[in-house]
Amino acid sequence: MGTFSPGFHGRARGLADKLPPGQYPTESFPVLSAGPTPRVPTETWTFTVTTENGDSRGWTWDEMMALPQEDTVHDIHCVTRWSKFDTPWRGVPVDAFLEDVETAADYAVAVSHGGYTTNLPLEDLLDGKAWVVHTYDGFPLSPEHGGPARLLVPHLYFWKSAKWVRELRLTLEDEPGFWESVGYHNYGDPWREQRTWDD
Ligand SMILES: Nc1nc2c(c(=O)[nH]1)N[C@H]1C(S)=C(S)[C@@H](COP(=O)(O)O)O[C@H]1N2
Ligand SMILES: [Mo]
Repeated sequence: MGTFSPGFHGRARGLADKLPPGQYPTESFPVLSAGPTPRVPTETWTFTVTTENGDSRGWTWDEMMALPQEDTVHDIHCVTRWSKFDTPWRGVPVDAFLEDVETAADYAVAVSHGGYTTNLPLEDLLDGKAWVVHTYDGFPLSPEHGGPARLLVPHLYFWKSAKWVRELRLTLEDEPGFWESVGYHNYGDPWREQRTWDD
């Protein structure tokens, strides 16, 4: 005990608290896209919530920007093992889009321009745990990182944060998305190292 100064001990514990098992921290912001980068103009951008009955509610860009906005800072964790600490975003909590939506769904599928999908329990999108973000570090989110707007679900591996998100489909049954269908873990908790089906 006596050989460690309180300052050293504090920093060491800080990293362990922030870095999930099997991850390494990076300063860069890698781009990981399964296909080409869609270019979605804000003039034609819409975001739609569709319920299990097929009812839907949609927002244009201006309507989305008129919703209450939040600045929010998070560590993000990619299943390819990089973690990036303290990433600063601005956007709309997913709660705002679901406020007036009547649903009995327990699950959601995020659907992106270009066809990417990812599934998650609806509750993982609620209570301030997920956002539709349009700004990164004070600048409009670049197309490579999912601009004009992407989902941000920082408590799960970053593949759950669908770039170029255009729809949330609420479902009664869990429906595996793009990566979840080919071997990635269905839930993807980085702290439990849920990388693949057998984790
Ligand atoms: N639409 C879409 N969203 C996506 C992906 C993708 O290929 N398409 N890749 C996912 C994966 S695996 C990761 S790690 C992050 C990468 O986001 P970044 O390119 O901004 O780092 O986006 C996720 N969201
Ligand atoms: Mo990823």
